[in-house]
Amino acid sequence: MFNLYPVDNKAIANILYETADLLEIDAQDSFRIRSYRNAAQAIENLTEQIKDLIGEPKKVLAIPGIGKGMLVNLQELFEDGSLSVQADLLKKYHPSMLQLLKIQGLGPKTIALIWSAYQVCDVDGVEKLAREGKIRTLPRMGEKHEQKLLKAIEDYRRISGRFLIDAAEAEANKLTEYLAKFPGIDRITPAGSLRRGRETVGDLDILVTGTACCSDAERANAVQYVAKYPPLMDVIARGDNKISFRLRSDMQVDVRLLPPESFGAAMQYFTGSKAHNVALRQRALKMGYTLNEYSLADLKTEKPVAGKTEEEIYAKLKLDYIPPELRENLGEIDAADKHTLPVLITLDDLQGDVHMHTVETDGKNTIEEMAEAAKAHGYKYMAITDHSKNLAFANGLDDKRAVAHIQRIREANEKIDGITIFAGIEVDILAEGDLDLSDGVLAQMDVVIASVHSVFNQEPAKMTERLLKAIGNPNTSIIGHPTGRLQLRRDAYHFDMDAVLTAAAKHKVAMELNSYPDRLDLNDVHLRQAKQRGVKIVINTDSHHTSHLDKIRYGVLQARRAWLTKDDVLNTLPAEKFAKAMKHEWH
Ligand code: DGT
Ligand code: CA
Ligand code: CA
Ligand code: ZN
Repeated sequence: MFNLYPVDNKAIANILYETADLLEIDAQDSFRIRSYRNAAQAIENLTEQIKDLIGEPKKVLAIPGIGKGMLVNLQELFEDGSLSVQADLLKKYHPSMLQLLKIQGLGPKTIALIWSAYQVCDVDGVEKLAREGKIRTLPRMGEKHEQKLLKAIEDYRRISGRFLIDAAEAEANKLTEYLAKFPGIDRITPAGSLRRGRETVGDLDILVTGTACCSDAERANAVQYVAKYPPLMDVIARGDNKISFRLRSDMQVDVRLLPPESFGAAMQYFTGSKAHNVALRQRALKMGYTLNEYSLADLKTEKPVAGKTEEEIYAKLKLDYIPPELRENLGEIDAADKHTLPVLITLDDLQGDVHMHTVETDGKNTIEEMAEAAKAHGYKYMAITDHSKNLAFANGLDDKRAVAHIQRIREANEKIDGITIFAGIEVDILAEGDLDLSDGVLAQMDVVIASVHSVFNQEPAKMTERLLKAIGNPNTSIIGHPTGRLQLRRDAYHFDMDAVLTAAAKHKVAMELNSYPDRLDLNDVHLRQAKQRGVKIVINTDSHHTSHLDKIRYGVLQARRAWLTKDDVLNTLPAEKFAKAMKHEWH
């Protein structure tokens, strides 16, 4: 069994949801449509990964909502990476149908109407129909629907074209696995914004080298192989050493095949950023070199002096090696010249993760399960921080339940060796800036994360007051996901960041760097600002499942992009010192 794509439950559920929608557009039997939706929902809610179960049909059939027919579909998905039911429908209509389905408020019924009237099923085409007033003439449609549709298309355009870092990374990993199977491809590396750890990624830039990339003929062969990648939807451009294509997830990919002697130069060039490259090229010129994607060469003789590795290129330019995360032309070249680049924080520096939820509120695992997972992660400490009562849909804790929960956390801490479990809370900051639990209960906590989860649309001055009040509460240790933004979905609420950071520094309240890919909050820019103000950072995952603990690396990437060192981040401290820091004792 291939077991290659698609990897996780969410990806599989998406394919099943899409297929259900396509069947509905195709006016098929409602029972059949429902069976796909039910299976999608069941898989989405599984705590195990379906890919780990697929080898045991009995276990798959035991999942409510999955019958024999669906099992066959799933087996096909894991073997071929696609579903023939879906592929046939996409052939009958057009793959662009999947893009249409992503537009808010445009469901299968409307799409079917549009198709039967105009045989149009792509975003541009539908937009044109709406502008020409041709949607309002359809049954049950009017001018209002048309305006709403145009607005939804505009929103779709704004957020489509960029992807969360975890989605980009997952696509890069799948493609890498596929490419590695080709004989003579020895190295495969993502470059571009993904390698720099940017919070979202536009397209993937994948660089490939090895003996299969030496001659034109060999490269042409390899390009052919790349073009057969199963999740590939359509090829956009194709050259001797490059192929650009779109994946079924709508992500665009550039794959470049390079001879080994210029791999380092290509890595440097295609990692970017563009601004960093421009500045680096100017330095090269001043030193009598030219720098391009093939090599660093002598300006006069055109003889290459470096190109195999990035390290030798930076060394020849008399620079310390610049980590990809810093390559944004924000002073890194100057610092590399003066040997003053910071020693960036690494994943290994972190001693604990202190924001996670359990089944007591909206998490999926128990205290004990989270603790075992954190221990396996190599942490020395952790904190359980469930929600408070204002978050009713998450079954948040009131004073009484919070006290009982502290007790349970203390008991688990006694029982489990090898890790310190701090008792904490993620307490809501209410609209007026008060915290959602009484001071007496909060004072019993080791870690108090105060977060805004409601009433986001206050005036900036009011929101600033609200945050300042929370920071001023002596029980507050950390402000959770301080700006509240959800990437590609919801903007940050508005407030005076400078005033908030100044107050945080004064009260020795830390700011969270929430590593959840949708959040990454504070972001790199704000983290730099925080560091300048002397505010300490805590990097957390906000895990709702044991598998989420791994997301910490996205946070570390943002911290590195912000030039943070170990000293800037409190959860690099040993447990006792960290506990004191949560009570405002640090130097
Ligand atoms: P993205 O894809 O929008 O998230 O951002 P990047 O940084 O991955 O940008 P992309 O994919 O357009 O290009 C990849 C890298 O290639 C970029 O970071 C630097 C390099 N590059 C692209 N175009 C140019 C250019 O015109 N001049 C220079 N110096 N470098 C370029
Ligand atoms: Ca890119
Ligand atoms: Ca690109
Ligand atoms: Zn939260």
